Amino acid sequence: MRNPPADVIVAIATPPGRGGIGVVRLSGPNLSTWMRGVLARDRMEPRRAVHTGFLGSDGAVLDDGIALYFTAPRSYTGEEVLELHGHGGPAVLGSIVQRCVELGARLAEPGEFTRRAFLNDKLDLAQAEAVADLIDAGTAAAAKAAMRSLSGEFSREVRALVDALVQLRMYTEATLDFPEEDVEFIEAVKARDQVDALLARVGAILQRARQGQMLREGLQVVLIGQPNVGKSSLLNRLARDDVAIVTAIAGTTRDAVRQQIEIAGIALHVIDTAGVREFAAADEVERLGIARTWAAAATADCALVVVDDAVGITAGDQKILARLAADLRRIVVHNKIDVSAAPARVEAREGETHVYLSARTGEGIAQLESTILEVAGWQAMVPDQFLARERHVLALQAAQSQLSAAGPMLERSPPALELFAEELRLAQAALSAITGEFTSDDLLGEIFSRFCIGK
Ligand SMILES: Nc1nc2c(ncn2[C@@H]2O[C@H](COP(=O)(O)OP(=O)(O)OP(=O)(O)O)[C@@H](O)[C@H]2O)c(=O)[nH]1
Ligand SMILES: [Mg+2]
Repeated sequence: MRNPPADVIVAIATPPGRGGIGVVRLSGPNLSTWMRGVLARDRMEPRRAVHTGFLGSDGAVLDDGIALYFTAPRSYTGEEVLELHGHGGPAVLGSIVQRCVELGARLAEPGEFTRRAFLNDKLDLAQAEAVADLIDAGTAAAAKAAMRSLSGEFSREVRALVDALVQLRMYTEATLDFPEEDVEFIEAVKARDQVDALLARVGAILQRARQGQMLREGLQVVLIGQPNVGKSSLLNRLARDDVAIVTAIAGTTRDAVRQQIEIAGIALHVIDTAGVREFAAADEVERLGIARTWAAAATADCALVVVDDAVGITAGDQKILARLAADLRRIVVHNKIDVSAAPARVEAREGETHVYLSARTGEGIAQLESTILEVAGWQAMVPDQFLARERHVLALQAAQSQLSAAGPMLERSPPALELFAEELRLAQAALSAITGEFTSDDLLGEIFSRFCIGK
């Protein structure tokens, strides 16, 4: 274990602004100096809330509230922790922090409390990330999944995989160390079957991690199409609100309009864009708008290509479809079925999904919503869904490809045991990075700097 830093940090742990209660938190060794200097009482019992005054430098009472003291290692950070629950005003809390700084504490950096918890083995890295994700969760489903990661469910599954890998590595290393035994060892443990079983497990976790990432980050959905097909009307319908201006004039939307909506607990960041038409027909503002349309399409997870069903798919629509990146998931939305008198429906044609609806009447919108999630790769929420980050998905993918490469090494004649062992080692390293067993300081800095101060 790395040695934790030995200074005392302080921060306001509650959000800035006014509130009924505001909490100042201190963590570090020997907090008795601070207890004596800040509290209007002599003794504090661990884990016992006491009502007391909080003192300023001149001994005057700044505020009064509840103080809570935790001894090391039975605290959030694993160090001594003192929590001062005062009145939630910026001036009051600021004065208490100021007093703590006078007594030698240092203002905490973002995420520093949680970083210390990690360094003191109170949390592993995936759990520490889950703390930030729980705070940032935008939907109840995301919060629930973050809590599951925080409680260590995701980490436990990753650790179980690492343990199985370590076992297999031990057999492999033993075989390498005693070549006279030939490959009996490794055959006896059915190494090939074990690798396949591990691959299946990694695949299953990867699938859930991808879902977890989607739950955490939401999906970028871009509305794209020719002018007047009803993109802004569709955005308003999806948002159940009048977010974008709708008129019968072609070229109404100039700038990209962003709106976050939620479908089945998944956050969708929907971008309505300027209708695409020949640059020659557009003025300067519209030209800039159209450029933004393509920029939005370049970063989206899914494109809704809107066409006017009363007109059908035109050459202009075809051009837009052809210009979208080949790997961009897309749904062709046939709007205005109230005019074309077509039934609302979902159809799969030539590898493309078509949804028929009316932004005006709302018919077919529910089908579009579920189709968006489906096309984006979302599967129904599993009961043990945890939250995950891109970092975790990439690590699982790396482990998957190393394990896939490992299997065939055993099939060579003679089996390439050294290479087999090396692939297993790399797979283990990738998985261990998820829980932070071998993680560089750079990565830790990067992860914790995105926390809020006081967490
Ligand atoms: N009948 C009918 N009219 C619709 C429907 N959806 C949109 N419209 C009408 O079509 C016209 C254009 O709608 P918008 O939502 O502004 O179209 P847009 O694609 O955003 O257009 P630009 O911003 O100019 O690119 C408006 O007059 C809408 O009322 C629909 O489902 N049915
Ligand atoms: Mg518009």
